Amino acid sequence: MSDLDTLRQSYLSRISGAADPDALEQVRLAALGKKGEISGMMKELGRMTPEERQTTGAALNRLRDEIDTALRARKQGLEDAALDARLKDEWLDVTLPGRPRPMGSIHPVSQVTEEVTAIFADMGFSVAEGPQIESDWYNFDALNIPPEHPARQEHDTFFMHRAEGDNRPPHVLRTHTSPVQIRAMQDQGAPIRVIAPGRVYRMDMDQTHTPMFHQVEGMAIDRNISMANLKWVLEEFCRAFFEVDKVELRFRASHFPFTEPSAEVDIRCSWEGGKLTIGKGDSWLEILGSGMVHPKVLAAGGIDASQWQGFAFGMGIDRIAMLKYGIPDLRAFFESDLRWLRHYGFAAGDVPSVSGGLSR
Ligand code: 2NL
Repeated sequence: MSDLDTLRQSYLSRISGAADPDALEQVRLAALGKKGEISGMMKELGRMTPEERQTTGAALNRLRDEIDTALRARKQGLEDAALDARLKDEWLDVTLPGRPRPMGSIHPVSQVTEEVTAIFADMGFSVAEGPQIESDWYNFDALNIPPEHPARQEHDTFFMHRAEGDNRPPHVLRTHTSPVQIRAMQDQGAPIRVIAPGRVYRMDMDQTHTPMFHQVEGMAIDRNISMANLKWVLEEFCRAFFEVDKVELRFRASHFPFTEPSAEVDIRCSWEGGKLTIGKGDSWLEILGSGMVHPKVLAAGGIDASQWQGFAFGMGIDRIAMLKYGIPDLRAFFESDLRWLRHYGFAAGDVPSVSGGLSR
């Protein structure tokens, strides 16, 4: 029996010395596997006398059970230790602040375009769009702007190149969105109510001008449209856009080639404390140009001026965006001055607005 005792001691110490599940499995196979040492000894029982078999068999069974129990206990011990190690290693501090994720936001010009579009949509105006590169006919002739008009000259308009030997007049970058309205008249006829928001281009660059800016023009043509309708529509627009109960508009006689009569429109405001307030005060701020569509322009749009008439207006989107949101100057649009963006709720760039969440 001291043989079995030695065997027992040997396996128990190999089991407690097994450093990982693989080593432990090797010990199990060596002892209890099909070709294991204990299994081998059990096969020998057949050749023993019944008395020998009874004592040796019982002792081998006990040894096998003891080793099996020790194997299981060690396995559990190794698994517990592995889990403890992982728990110690892989801890997660759920109280850490999230990683800030930079988030973009809508540009004020886009937002204001959407606001303007929604207000005019409520009054039955649909949106028209058209090319930014226009023929000189759509940009000028159709709008009753004669060839000698200063707006056509090199210093105001961007002209496209023609191929060598092509002597047709060059195309231009549209200087207003009026050509979109000419096309809308041609496509839809009268009656018509449209606005045309979009990019326009003029060779101008100083404190208050940029070569590309945004404009929204609008027009309503029907049998009996008058300046009174123009005034009401613009008042409604200003009340809704500037979010005030009362606005007061002032119409000043003016001149545009494409309208007759023409009026520039100012809105009552105050600059009290250096802050612009719309709707009250002693100052006036010019916000748009307007008038009754010139008969020649109606004709260019394919509309019979003896049957139809209407108003048109145009305003700068960048400008009214600056007025509504108190944007101090044009550089804010171009030189990444995010201060006013944040201030007026157009949070952008480095402002964390969504937590980054936990690492995976
Ligand atoms: C301004 C002035 C204006 C229009 C634009 C227009 C368009 C057609 C026919 C007649 Cl198709 N008029 N547009 C009329 C008056 C003024 O814009 O100061 N814009 C920033």
